[in-house]
Amino acid sequence: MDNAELRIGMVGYAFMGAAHSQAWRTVNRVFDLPVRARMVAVCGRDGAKAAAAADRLGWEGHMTDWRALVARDDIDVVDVCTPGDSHAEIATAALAAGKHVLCEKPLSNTVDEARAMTTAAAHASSAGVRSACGYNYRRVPAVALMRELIADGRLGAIRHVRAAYLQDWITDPGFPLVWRLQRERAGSGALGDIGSHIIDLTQYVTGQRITGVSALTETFVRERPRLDGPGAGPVTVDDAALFTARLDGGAVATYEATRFATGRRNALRVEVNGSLGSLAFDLERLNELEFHDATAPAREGGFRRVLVTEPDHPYMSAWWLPGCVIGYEHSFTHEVRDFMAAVAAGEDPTPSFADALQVQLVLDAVERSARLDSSWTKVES
Ligand code: SOE
Repeated sequence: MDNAELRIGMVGYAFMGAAHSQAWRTVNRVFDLPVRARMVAVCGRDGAKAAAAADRLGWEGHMTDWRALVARDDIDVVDVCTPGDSHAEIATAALAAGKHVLCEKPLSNTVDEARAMTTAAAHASSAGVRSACGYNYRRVPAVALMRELIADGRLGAIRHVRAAYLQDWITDPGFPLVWRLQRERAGSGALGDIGSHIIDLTQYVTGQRITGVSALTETFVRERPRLDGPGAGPVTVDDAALFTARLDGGAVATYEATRFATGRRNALRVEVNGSLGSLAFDLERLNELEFHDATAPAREGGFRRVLVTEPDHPYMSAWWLPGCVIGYEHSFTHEVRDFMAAVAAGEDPTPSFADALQVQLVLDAVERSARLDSSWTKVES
């Protein structure tokens, strides 16, 4: 690594690739960091599309073979933005080649792959090679503030966690059989894609881990038009996943992840109730946090809105004047900021592959419970 540069190679350039590119492009223009991100190459199987993506997203070059990308001497970081079925292979090869790795969520399609990735990450870390998983919502300032307030004891003992991540992009039965609806490509459906976000987010803000679950899953539309030919093919993942859970600090929780909540386009909401008060976050109002202080006189009680745009709120001093709001894309800029700062400091960034493996173990417990008619299922350690 050149002292002042982190040379990035990204694999995949669809939605997440575009979000990550925006972050790499922006991070040094906003944050004061000891290293600069240099967007060396983007990689995708189709040469013409990869070239167009490089041009559109701001990469110096493009490639079609991720193995060649990983082998390059002029790459320090491999950013994995592909579907889940290739995360393990690319990330472990990159770590073995001495590249720092940022891998999109969920970490992998299976627990076995996540374990292998975590072992590889631990070996790499002892050689100074860093890795992290891209649970970007941790980096929304209001979410980071929620964690700080809970860690400061402002909610007292945490009793309830209530989390929902609702989308509606496949409610039309004519929507085609994209990779996200195929188990061998995506691992699971709404559960792994968006349920993983609320599992990670709630564990992050409360500092507690899920120990057991009772779950059900449903696939409402079981066949969809094929993308690559005539006729229909089977949907092999869940459309919706719901579960109750216990956390190791004594809290009880409910989780809901679905792609069938008509009218809810990308609605993530989390509420935490403690003995001294409550906090609620809603992604559709991501510059705000709702706070109820149960220690205040009852006649002054109720939820009040905290506008999270002050310079002493997480990440916000780098942006605009107080009251000038930010959005979805900023969570990725904050993610790469934290990743780069940790790499530059010679520290392991978070969430680590080990943290992401724990999310994977919760996903696995949810699927096992659902298969057993919602019977209580412990999360493996
Ligand atoms: C799913 O539609 C999706 O793109 C997720 O994969 C992302 O993680 C989430 O940020 C937005 O929705």
